[in-house]
Amino acid sequence: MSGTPLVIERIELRLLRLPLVRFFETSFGRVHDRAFILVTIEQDGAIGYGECVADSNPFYSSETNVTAWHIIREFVAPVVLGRPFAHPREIFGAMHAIRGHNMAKAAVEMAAWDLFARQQGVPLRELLGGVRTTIESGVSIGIQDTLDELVERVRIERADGYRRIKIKIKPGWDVEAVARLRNEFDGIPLMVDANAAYSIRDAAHLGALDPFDLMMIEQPLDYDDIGDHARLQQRIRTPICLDESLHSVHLAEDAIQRGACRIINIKPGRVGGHAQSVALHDLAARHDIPVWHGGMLESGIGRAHNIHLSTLPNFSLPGDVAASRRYFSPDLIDPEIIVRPDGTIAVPDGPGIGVHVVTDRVDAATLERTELR
Ligand code: OSB
Ligand code: MG
Repeated sequence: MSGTPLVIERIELRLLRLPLVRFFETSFGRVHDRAFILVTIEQDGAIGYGECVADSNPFYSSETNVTAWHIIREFVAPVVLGRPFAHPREIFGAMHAIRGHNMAKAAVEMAAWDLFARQQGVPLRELLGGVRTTIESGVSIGIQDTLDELVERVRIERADGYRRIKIKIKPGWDVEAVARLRNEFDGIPLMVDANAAYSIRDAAHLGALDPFDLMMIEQPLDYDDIGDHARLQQRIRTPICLDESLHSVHLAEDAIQRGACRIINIKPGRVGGHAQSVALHDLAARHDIPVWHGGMLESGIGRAHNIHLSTLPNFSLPGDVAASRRYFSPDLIDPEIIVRPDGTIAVPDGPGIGVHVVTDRVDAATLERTELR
């Protein structure tokens, strides 16, 4: 391709807050809005966008918006600013001295992929090695106040076309919820996500989910506990999928070797960006482990990145990459991401992530802004 190196000349950070269309409850608690950092990078007037998936609290991961802001400003920016990269895949390695903080790193790295793809005039999916122009969408349904409301939500999402239903579970909202859904919606692709709400002592209880033919149980045990996941997988039939636990390709290799997961959820923010996500995808493919794309309640910008990444061949299960209108109204992008009646999403086909960011909406949602050069 073109021999012009990628040089990040300017980084803008904005802390944004958007109200959620509907509350979202997991085993961590209930949220009504989403605050996140939007990263905009620039080279010669061309721009690239990245969305940091860190949250206001350190419940899903140890990172928060405040730590990500600090790490990008004090450590990531000095490493990447003004330095020529032949390809955005070199950026993660360049940040190697900074341990952890994958969400902070990913936001900048992903912005660089967007910028580079725009400079080449190609959709991001092409640069990532994607093989599809549409992706299959599933949906993640939070914990509701009652089982009747849960049934109603599933009915609504099914009517909108979603191809797979995931529900959040926690102790007290698990076997009964699944039994009720199986009773109402026999045979639908159904899975559960515990966000680490159980321990190995709950193995027999989790085994009670086996008769319901779930596609998988996502992250039942603690985020740093590969060993107990391996032991649990020996005791239950439902395939285990890891999310929180897999912060790196190395850890994923270890988890696969030890039989701690049969399916992997990929979130670029969790592993440090697109290059690491592609590496994780390739590792899983070599081991015949299917992957699917997770979600972090992203705005349309992060969502567009996720859609492009989901076009790689081993993303063989529907992801948590749903329509904008489930989350934000309006979204930061126009047109918004839509899910078609057949449960698929068309991959935006302009250069880069291929979506138009509405700057007035970004301005209106901005709480804080800084520029790094
Ligand atoms: O565990 O997959 C998760 C949202 C925030 C943090 C963690 C998770 C989730 C979701 C929602 O499940 C996925 C989405 O619809 O964006
Ligand atoms: Mg999860």
